[in-house]
Amino acid sequence: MKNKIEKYLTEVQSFEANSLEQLEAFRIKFLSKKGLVPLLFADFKLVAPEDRKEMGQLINSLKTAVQEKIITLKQLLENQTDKQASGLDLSLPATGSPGTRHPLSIVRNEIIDIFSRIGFTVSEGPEIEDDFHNFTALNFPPNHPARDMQDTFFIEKDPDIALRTHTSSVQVRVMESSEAPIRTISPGRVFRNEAISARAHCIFHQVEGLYIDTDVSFADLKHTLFYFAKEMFGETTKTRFRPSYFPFTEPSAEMDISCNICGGKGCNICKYTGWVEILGCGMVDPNVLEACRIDSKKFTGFAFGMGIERIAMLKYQINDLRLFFENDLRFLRQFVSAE
Ligand code: 2NL
Repeated sequence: MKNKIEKYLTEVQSFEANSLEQLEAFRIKFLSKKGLVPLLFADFKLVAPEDRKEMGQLINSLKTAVQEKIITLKQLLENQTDKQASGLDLSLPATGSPGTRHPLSIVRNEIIDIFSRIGFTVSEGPEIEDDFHNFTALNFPPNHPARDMQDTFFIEKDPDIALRTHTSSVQVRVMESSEAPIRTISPGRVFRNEAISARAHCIFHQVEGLYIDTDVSFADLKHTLFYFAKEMFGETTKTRFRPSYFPFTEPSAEMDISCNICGGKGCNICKYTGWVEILGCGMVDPNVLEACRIDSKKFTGFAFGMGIERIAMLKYQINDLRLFFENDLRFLRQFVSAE
């Protein structure tokens, strides 16, 4: 009898049902009036008194095993029927993209695309930087205001480490670790200790560009950025360069484009000047080349930097920077990208 019960137990444990009918047949086999469990209880009368305790426990455990099996399989089968009925199978892999691209990603990808068509590679680097790569190598004097706590987020207890304030730090690393010619852009997140408003945020996104070779001139800089402006804002876009100052370039300039909203006639976006500023640029200061172990007698270069938020605001006529960071679906769903 003991062997018989153990055989039934193994059968119950390994049983699986594909339908509620199969499960019902299983129930009838073990639990119906003439089922195997009642039969065992009937045979129990014949068991010797000294074995009764053990046999009783065994038959009861078989009964519980059958009952539990029925409950589990029933739940499983009913769930499957629900899924089939609603036409929904949650175990299937997702089809298509469940979301849309963020406008900043769309604009960043477009900038990368435009520059890669003329031979620029993409380089990335750490968001937490040391003083050398963020400031010193870029010709910032020791007491420059950008090195101040008010402008830069420093890591507590170590004045040498800070969140990068521009992605030029990535380009410093590229110059240190590779040989000229260099043609690269570095898109990425940057951090400045500013109060959040419609025009400023403490986290924003930049693309910086760097081109180093023998005989790189200001004419090369102007034409490269003119090409960029036309690709980004349309074939009829005009550019103009105004003298400016950055510690890391000499000479330095800011580039304006003819207002892409009014076409240069004057509107409230360009404050009736017909021009809007889109980036800063210049010839790489020889001090920067030398700090990055590049021979400034042999090589020259140009560099530029732009805020991705600013380009996106102009392109899509967005008037508040905070919209980029709030992830309001009503805002995000308005942007569609090719990929
Ligand atoms: C701006 C101005 C600029 C650069 C960035 C650069 C990088 C290296 C060397 C020299 Cl490694 N220059 N970058 C140059 C001029 C301007 O950014 O207004 N950015 C939002």
